Amino acid sequence: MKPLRHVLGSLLCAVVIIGLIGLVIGLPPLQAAPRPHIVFILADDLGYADVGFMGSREIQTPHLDKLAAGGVVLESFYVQPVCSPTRAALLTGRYPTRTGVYTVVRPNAPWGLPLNERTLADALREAGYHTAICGKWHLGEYQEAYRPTRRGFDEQYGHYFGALDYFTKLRNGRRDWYRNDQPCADEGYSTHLLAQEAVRIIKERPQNKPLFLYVPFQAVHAPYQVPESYLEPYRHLEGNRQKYAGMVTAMDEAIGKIVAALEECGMRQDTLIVFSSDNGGPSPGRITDNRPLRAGKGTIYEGGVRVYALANWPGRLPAGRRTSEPIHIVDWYPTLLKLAGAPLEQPLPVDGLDIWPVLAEGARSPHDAILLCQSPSRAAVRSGDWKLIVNRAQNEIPGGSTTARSRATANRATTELYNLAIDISETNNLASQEPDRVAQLQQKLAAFLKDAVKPGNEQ
Ligand SMILES: [Ca+2]
Repeated sequence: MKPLRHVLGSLLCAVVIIGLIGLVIGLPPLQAAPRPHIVFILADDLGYADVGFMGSREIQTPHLDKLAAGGVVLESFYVQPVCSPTRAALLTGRYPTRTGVYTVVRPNAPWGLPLNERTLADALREAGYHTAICGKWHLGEYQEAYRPTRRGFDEQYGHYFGALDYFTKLRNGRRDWYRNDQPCADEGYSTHLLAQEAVRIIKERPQNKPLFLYVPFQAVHAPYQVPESYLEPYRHLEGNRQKYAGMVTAMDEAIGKIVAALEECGMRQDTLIVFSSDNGGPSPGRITDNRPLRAGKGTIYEGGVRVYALANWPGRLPAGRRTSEPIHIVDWYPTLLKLAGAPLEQPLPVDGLDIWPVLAEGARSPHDAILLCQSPSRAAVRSGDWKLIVNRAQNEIPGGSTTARSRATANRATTELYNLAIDISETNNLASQEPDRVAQLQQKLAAFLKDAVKPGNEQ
């Protein structure tokens, strides 16, 4: 019989050897970080400066401001210029040049997010999460296979498209409101219904699983409609600006209810909350306020694609940090999968990069360059402080877009170069003064666009 110390010595050796093998082959550490619940809230068409924590003195957003003060604010957070492409980028971690979702998926359109894409919900569900969408889908529904409950979501509630009536849920005479992808007769104001359902999902979630709750609000997209009581603080504003301000506050109140439900259920300390807009504000200066950014929704100027965002996880992310490191919404895909302990190997290439060190430690952006793409013929690249915007003539683009808008803009080939560090409003085009820098950035842009797929609506 071996002496006890020999047995203990052998056990210690075995533990050390297993640990070394784990390091070599990349096994996770024995004490992995806890897997958070994830609540991802997306506003629709919200202006850059229309929340308190980004400087609005006109519009009150106390619940968002509190989340921002207790978390990390992302001041150079990029999305796509319109609704569907931003959602596709979030749910796949891939740019439109790979998914073909460059533009909005309209009702009855025979396309959507390609079925070979592995959505964030697919990946989190496979990793053991309970997954729910509560809000706007906007990635196709003409066949059942394109609808949310077939794209990784255990539960669905809300609408498929944009621009429906906030009260009747009608869009061009067709009702657009569903529960688990079946027509739903619920009545009420959209923002209130989505908040109520998000709270129900939090309270009734399976107790043995972490939760992924995706809340893409209908708010604050047109039509501008809000219950009368929300207009009261904004009597000094006029017309749709006044209604829009009330809608922002109604959405902020809804977010407050979601946070309160997390606290009530004892989940708050274990929940990562992310918030951003899906694109810049439309009609800037009239309805929304994107200052100091140039232009708005539908463009690849900063006012169209740069939105504020925040990430809040008490005890895990520092309170009060602001970062201006360039980040793109595709980055959440690998970042959230890593936090969820999900396998990072993907069947398709992912453009997003892990941004957790940027949020948690104040690290630099992991990107050498970020693609900002309206179509294969109108695209920009952000690299460091610099941004190059290229509008190429249609016949120069292999497989280029032929939409009416791109045809119109393609008539005029243009190159613009801005130094965002000193010119965030993109007023001083330096392209003719910096030919070497233009050439360098053109190469980066060409690499992004080299294998760009055709828009899904043209395939
Ligand atoms: Ca939008």
